[in-house]
Amino acid sequence: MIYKRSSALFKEAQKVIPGGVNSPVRAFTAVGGEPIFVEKAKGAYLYDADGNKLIDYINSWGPMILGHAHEPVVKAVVDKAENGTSFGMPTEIETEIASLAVSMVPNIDKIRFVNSGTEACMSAVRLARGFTGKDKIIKFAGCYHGHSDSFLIQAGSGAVTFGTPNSPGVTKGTAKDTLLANFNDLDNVSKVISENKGEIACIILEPVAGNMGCIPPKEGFLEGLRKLCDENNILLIFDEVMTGFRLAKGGVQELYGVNADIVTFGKVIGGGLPVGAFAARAEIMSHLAPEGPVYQAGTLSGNPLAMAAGLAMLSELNNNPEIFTSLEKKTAYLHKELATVLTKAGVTHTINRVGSMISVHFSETQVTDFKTAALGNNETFKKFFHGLLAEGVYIAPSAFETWFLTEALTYEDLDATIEACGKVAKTL
Ligand code: KE4
Repeated sequence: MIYKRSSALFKEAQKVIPGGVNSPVRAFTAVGGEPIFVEKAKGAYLYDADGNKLIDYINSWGPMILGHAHEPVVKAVVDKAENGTSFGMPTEIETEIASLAVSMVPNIDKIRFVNSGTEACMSAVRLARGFTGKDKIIKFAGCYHGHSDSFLIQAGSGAVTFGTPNSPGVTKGTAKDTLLANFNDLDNVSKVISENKGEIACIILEPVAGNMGCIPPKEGFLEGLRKLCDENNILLIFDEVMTGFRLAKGGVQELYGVNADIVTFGKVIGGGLPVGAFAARAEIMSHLAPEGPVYQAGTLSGNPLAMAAGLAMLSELNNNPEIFTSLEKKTAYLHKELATVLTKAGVTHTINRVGSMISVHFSETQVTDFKTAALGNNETFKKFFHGLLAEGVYIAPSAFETWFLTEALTYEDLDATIEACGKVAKTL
């Protein structure tokens, strides 16, 4: 693969954008080398600035569940743009997508749209604090809820890759209200709660973790959190920015049958445009301004362009639930065949998967939390990443991320990926 133009573009970008990127994980720092600049994308394929065609397993970190430049989404955006892109006034389409989202996701009556997953999670925590009158929050080591101060404590994703899980700039005053627990460890959560009796507003988690690789909740973990929250008047926040509208129509609440008090969304809900959202039963959402006292706002929140993309995306998923089963089958096929070729090549590895979220860890230890995720051999991961890239397969440029499959992938694409993996496995 040639990356000459990407390299030149990167040099230019670095002159005017910190690190040459607008989000750190794109900089390839975790895997070495220089970032690939994308020219365009269609379906399951990226076309980079040097004309290389790549099979895309990141899909903009989740949103492109139906493939890049998906016709109905593009058409919806173009049609909407011709009539204005943002008014700062309410529009009918916001009610349409809100009603659809509420009909798809269990246990929510109302939803507020914002512009990113970070904004959704940040606002959800403020709402939980306003609703309960309590200050402290519990998050889990390795989970990532965006870059709001309260979350940059032992955060996953790019934060852990850059060794700044506790970012400079986050004050001690803020950090003291964020308590850390271990994912999949109910005893530990119970201990943290008992040490902070009556002070905890909410527990926020990725119910299927995706920012330390893909880590499913252990049997009973989500149910146990639900019980602890009910017993201690704590709100349970499911951060479904990754899993929402991806793992099932109703997300993890539907998949595992456990109800959260507040759910946050991003990625798929915006169809690739900047949209985040948070939702809950009316009793909680009625605390949000202008109905209630908890303030939250945004100039471009619910703008018609982003709503048009999100509505087109959610409508297609809602009307064609077989997409979720097809995606599950494709990812299960990839999972099985990847394991086969890596085992055949004698590569020590473990693969985690939930639905169309999958991650490969070069470790003999099963990955169930941040500690075990960190045991993976990062040198091997780097070789795996670059080897696949050279074969035209683009996976997450970090071991602390998840792959997100798109329905646009064909079984020929999957077989090409597996063949590439077999070739690379021999070099590991
Ligand atoms: P954004 O602010 O990036 O839209 O969403 C933050 C967020 C919140 N919650 C979860 C579970 C998330 O995964 C994210 C963002 N995910 C990362 C990928 N690990 C986005 C990629 C990036 O940071 O560039």
